[in-house]
Amino acid sequence: MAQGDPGVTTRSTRAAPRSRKGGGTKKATPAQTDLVQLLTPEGERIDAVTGPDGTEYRVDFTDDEYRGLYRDLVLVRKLDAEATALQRQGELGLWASLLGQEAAQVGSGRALRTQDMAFPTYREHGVLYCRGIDPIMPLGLFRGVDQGGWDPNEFKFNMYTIVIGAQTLHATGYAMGVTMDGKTGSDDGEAVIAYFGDGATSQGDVNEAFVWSSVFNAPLVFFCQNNQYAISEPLERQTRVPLYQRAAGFGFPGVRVDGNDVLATYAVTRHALDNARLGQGPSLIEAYTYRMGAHTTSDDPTRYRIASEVEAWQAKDPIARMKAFLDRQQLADESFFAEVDEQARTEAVHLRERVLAMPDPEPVTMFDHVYPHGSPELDAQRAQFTKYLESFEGSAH
Ligand SMILES: Cc1ncc(C[n+]2csc(CCOP(=O)(O)OP(=O)(O)O)c2C)c(N)n1
Ligand SMILES: [Mg+2]
Repeated sequence: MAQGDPGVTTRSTRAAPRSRKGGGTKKATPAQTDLVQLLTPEGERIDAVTGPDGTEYRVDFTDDEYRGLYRDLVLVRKLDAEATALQRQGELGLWASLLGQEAAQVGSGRALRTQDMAFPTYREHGVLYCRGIDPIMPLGLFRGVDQGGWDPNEFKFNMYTIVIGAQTLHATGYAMGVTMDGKTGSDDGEAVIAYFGDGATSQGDVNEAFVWSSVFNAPLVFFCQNNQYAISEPLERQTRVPLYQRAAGFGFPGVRVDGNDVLATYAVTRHALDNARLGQGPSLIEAYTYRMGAHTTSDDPTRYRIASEVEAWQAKDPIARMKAFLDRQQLADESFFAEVDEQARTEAVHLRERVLAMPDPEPVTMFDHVYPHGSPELDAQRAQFTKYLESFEGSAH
């Protein structure tokens, strides 16, 4: 799906829901809910839903846009699986899989407008894809042959951040800058989104970011993917209240969305971003989801969670429900699904070939991009390291 502005409406009124075409659409649920959902795990459409603060969420995509979202979900899952396989074959040092979190990432990633800036963690490969960045970029990072490679300003997608929660402070500062530059207050204003996990909510940095963004009314959406674990630590070790309710204590709205529902995630994120760009300050989205795989390829989740829990979440799979919806509404047929699978397979093969062809960098190049104009200290370190490498007899380096 092209990045842009698919006709989605999020309304603050309690307007009567419009009827939607086709069968299989549940009548609107005007009742307020703690979990915003527009697509059930069985693929049934809910026409509109009212969040805890009275905001009504609905989406109004074209048939092509619905199919585009499905394609995005399948592609990012396939590319992610290819990266995991490459790590297992020794071609990457590590990989942090997004398996299970595709809808949270594609829904929020597609909700961004071109001018919006995103600050990711290390798992947002799906958002990176939506921003139009070559999906090989994070593989270079995890292969250890470069330090990222994309231009954050060009793509409005900052570098991956491994330090848990640190990017929420970077995003807060950036968002305060957006306000100071006078770029909020209109429909084409700028908004910022910061991604982080459930575990990150226990970090001081994240709580400081909440305070600063609140008191400075920063145009920032805090997007927490609650995938139920921080490595091996379950959610109950981070909080005794639903995470989205934390926002109230900092003075801004919080909402919990079904993070396995790409439509609801889109609607909620678009609404929060638009509020931010209009100058209405920050908000927190808790995307309720599940990390279906290991924390990273270095982790063995069978040591700390039971198979039945994983099976229960399998029934809520984000791609299966979108496929069921397209099928139920007769928006796609078998040839479409086969064509998407074939595209995903081809792109994965292409990704693999390009990863294997990545040149190993000369070790000294690690000093190249530390500062834009270098520094005397760095020059001294480079010279010392060069001498060290030369001390190995017969070394080509
Ligand atoms: C400041 C800091 N402390 C600890 C770590 C080690 N660490 C890496 S990932 C992780 C868990 C993060 O969990 P969560 O925020 O839920 O994100 P998820 O990995 O589940 O997406 C920890 C503790 C780190 N990278 N940075
Ligand atoms: Mg987590």
